[in-house]
Amino acid sequence: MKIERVELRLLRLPLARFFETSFGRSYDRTFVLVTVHAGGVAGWGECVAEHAPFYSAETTETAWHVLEGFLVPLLLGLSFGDPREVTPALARVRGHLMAKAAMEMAVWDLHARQQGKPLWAVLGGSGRPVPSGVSIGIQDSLQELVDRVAAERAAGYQRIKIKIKPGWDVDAVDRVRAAHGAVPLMVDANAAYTLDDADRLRALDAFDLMMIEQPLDYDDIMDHAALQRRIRTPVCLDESITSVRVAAMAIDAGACRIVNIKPGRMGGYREALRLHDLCASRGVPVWHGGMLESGIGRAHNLHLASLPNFTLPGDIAASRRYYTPDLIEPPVEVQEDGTVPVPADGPGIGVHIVESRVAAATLRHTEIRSS
Ligand code: NPG
Repeated sequence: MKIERVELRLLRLPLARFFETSFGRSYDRTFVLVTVHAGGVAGWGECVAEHAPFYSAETTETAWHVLEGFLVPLLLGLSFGDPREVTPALARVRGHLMAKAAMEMAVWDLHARQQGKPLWAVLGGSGRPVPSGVSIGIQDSLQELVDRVAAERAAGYQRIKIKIKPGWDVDAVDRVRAAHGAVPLMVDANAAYTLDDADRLRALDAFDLMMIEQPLDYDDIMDHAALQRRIRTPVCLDESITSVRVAAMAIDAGACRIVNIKPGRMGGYREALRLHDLCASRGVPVWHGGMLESGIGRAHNLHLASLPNFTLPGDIAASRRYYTPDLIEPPVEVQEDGTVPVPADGPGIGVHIVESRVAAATLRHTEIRSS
């Protein structure tokens, strides 16, 4: 395959409702869309980098800069037979895993479309419906939190994740447990604590949580191992897991018992598939994370999440929680049993992209052709 041209778009979409993590509150999402073209077929990828460098060092503007100046020119010069060849060809560029992932995942979509197959089939998934959980941000009051949990349970989601930070943790979990009994519940700290907070985090052991996600710093494997020795609740790592090598180290060190997989965080599908297989071989369950993606990125996530070791409900919820309307039709919906079907409207990611909505949300557009 030889890619003939690549389009980059910078989009901004208002969120249906604000989303607050330990990093702060967002009212909209700005992101880069990558479209790769070959032989009259287009593949789409969505970059998970955000406007601000809080979740990771990358931003929309660093992604744009690195894609336009370095990654796209490397891809346009390449002839390859399999999308797995893309990542090694980009290895000269250090880091910038979110920018790399957006382009690599677009190539996988293109490859699947060229084969006339759904993306899950070329990734080795099953296309089965994906068990879905929901991620509830920090609210203005504990009562609002309890009410939002009620609304999301009524929608069918199989587990509830609530965001925590110092000052919004033990009380929040206590209130949710008191109001909602044994609902499958987990918390996500987005790296808001240090090992000095171990006693406070150990207090969460009383609530029978499925896991605590990324309690400590994004690059601190050893402190997570020390914490896991002191608490009963399983630690799940997200921000820390940027490669299979780091994941193997974290598992060996006892820093996590569960792994959150986001291909957008680790350079794309090639590395995400290897991570899936590593975790399966070590008996470590995984689930698919989310980054407030539009329907394009959300569809990608659903295809990957149909692989067999994604045994825990992921953060892949219905479009209406994020964007109304979404960039795709029909939108992603959760079913009564709390699963989300893998989109199957055609090959590749299997969704209809509403180009007029993409155009309306586009702040900047460029096209780069092979010379
Ligand atoms: O449902 O897409 C979703 C959001 C899930 O909580 C979620 N994502 O830490 O994983 C995270 C968090 C996040 C969202 C982080 C956006 C950074 C940006």
